[in-house]
Amino acid sequence: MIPSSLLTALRSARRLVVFTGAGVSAESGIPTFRDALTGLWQRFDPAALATPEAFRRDPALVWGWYEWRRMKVLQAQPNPAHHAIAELARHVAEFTLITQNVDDLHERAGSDAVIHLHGSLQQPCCFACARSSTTPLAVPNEPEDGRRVEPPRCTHCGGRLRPGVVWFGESLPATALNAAFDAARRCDLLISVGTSGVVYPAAEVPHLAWTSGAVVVHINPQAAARQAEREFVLRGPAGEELPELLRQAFGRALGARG
Ligand code: BV8
Ligand code: ZN
Repeated sequence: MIPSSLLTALRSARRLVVFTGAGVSAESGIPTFRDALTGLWQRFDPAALATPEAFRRDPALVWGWYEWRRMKVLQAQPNPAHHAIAELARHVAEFTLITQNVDDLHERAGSDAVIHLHGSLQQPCCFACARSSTTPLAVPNEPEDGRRVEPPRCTHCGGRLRPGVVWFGESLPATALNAAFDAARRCDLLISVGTSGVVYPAAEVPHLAWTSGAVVVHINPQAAARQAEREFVLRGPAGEELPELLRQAFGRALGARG
């Protein structure tokens, strides 16, 4: 049962932030970071692959992993959590969506102006000259052994293309990070969906909202340790918890019109 104090806070919120991690895309079939990677990738540690060093050492292995992930995103559909987040934006004066994810499922569910703290799978750039690649990426077929694919070359300098994501040890895009921190400081309520909260500085966002006086809600099947005042935990999958929160707060079944 969702506490009535949370429903009241959501109904009266003027500035709402939603902050998402890999868990929001889990019900779309996209593996999270901390789930054991499926299939051929089981024997790799994502944190070891998501680094410039790994790309330098074996560009085809890292590019192959990202092509496998890009293909999974192409085959996936937004789930009810993504749609509920897009619908939530229609109920508040000021709405900001911040994601740690590199998929485009929020955009495909109708959210716009999404702040991507860790970049995007859809925008590769050159590892040598950093120019964004304008050549559209082909639809990846299942790389034969699912592991190694030679990255395409930059049309400007001939260097290898890399995924347009922020790797461990790389700085986050300053504009995105500042916009996220600013929204967190100013909001009345922040909903954190599907994140383990272990990766910094992104993991600062919910804490910044709480210390600035906002109500903070965590949506996750795993229990969140904290339970301070002004903090709520809705324990369950985002695809169920978010539509239910929307229904109880605004009396609208997902996608209801009028
Ligand atoms: C940086 C893109 C400056 C690539 C990713 C302190 C301050 C600053 C930096 C650090 C610091 N301490 C350590 C660091 C270094 C590092 C870091 O944080 N390491 C961690 C591991 C300790 N940070 C960095 O390197 C960052 N850079 O700080 O620059 C700098 C510069 C030079 C030297 C030093 C510092 C860059 C970090 C960005 C890395 N890139 N992604 C890619 O996608 O491949 S991070 C990657 O993991 C994801 O993007 C995501 O953001 C992150 C965390 O994953 P989550 O989204 O939380 O997913 P996870 O699997 O962990 O959890 C899923 C959750 O969902 C679970 O809780 C699960 O229960 C839940 N769930 C499951 N199913 C559902 C569900 N929830 C709801 N519904 C469901 N159905
Ligand atoms: Zn280049």
